[in-house]
Amino acid sequence: MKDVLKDANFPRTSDLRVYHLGLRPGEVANRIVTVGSPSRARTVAQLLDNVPKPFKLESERGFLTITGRYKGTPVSIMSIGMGSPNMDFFVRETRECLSGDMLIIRLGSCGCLIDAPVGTVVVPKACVAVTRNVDFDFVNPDTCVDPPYRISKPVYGDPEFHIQVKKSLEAAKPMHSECAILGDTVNASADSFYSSQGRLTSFPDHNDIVIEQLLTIPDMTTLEMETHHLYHLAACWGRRKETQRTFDSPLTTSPVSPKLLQSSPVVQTGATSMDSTSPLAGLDTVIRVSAAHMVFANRSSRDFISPEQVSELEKWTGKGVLDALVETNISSDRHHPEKDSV
Ligand code: R1P
Ligand code: URA
Repeated sequence: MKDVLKDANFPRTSDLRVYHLGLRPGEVANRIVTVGSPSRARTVAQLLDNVPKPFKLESERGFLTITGRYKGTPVSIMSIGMGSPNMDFFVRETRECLSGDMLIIRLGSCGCLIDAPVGTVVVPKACVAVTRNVDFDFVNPDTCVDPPYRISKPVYGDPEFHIQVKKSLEAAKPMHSECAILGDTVNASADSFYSSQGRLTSFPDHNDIVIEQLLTIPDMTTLEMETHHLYHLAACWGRRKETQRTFDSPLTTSPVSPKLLQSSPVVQTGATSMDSTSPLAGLDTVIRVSAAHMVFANRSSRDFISPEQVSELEKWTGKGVLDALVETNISSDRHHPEKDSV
């Protein structure tokens, strides 16, 4: 980003672009599919309506946003890379570009801890976090009483959205597919693909009992790296009152078609004063979240998915999560009944 940034607390350019995602209000929809890799984002984006033409923005930090319409409803597909710090950038900076509710689904890959084949799709109702205890002495472990890894309490996703995600995935699954779709599971999000997921590398990680400990948690099924932070931030948001805040510089022109986001109009957010003329000001907003995890690795059989399986899986799960997004109502829709008019 070459533009000058203002405000060390929440840096933005003068035309309101957020620092790491490069987006500004009006370029992102309230309904979002978030994925790890740009190739998955582009695969899912092939399902978007051709008109209006989708808007694409790749930030200098590697976040890719594709905003368009799916079956007439504005949606964004955003690739964010890996790990909870990137999930944190994504949720916080996107939130500041929007007004009203957000509906977010993560379409990610995962490792599986139960006896289910690669290609299985898992919809977690809840997540725990697995974090490496950096105060543990990994060189002289016998000197430590604290454990090398910590497992958090579970945090829950949105229960209604969970049901819709499972239903839409079932409907999108091709007739010939033998993949199972499992719901109501618990996922563990780790702060490393390796140590805190119980993998062995050349480092002295003292992680041989991580998986055993995870499997004592009822319904524990998958391991990945971001979904806990998504569920955690949504839970922390709770129900927050919408404010409309003002900036000292106006919005300039944007490459986004004015019709693309008719159901989520540009609202200037980010500073201080409440504007009672906003259709949403003063109303409660929520962030509703769910996830669909594609099993790429089975940790007991040691199988790993093939590129051909990934390609087929991403297409139909992409359709399933987009269908779930547009079939779920969010309160912002009530204030923008023109939602379906392109
Ligand atoms: C590790 O290979 C990555 O794959 C999983 C993990 O959460 C981690 O980001 O998800 P994605 O496929 O969405 O990146
Ligand atoms: N992603 C992960 O984080 N772990 C796996 O085992 C597979 C995908």
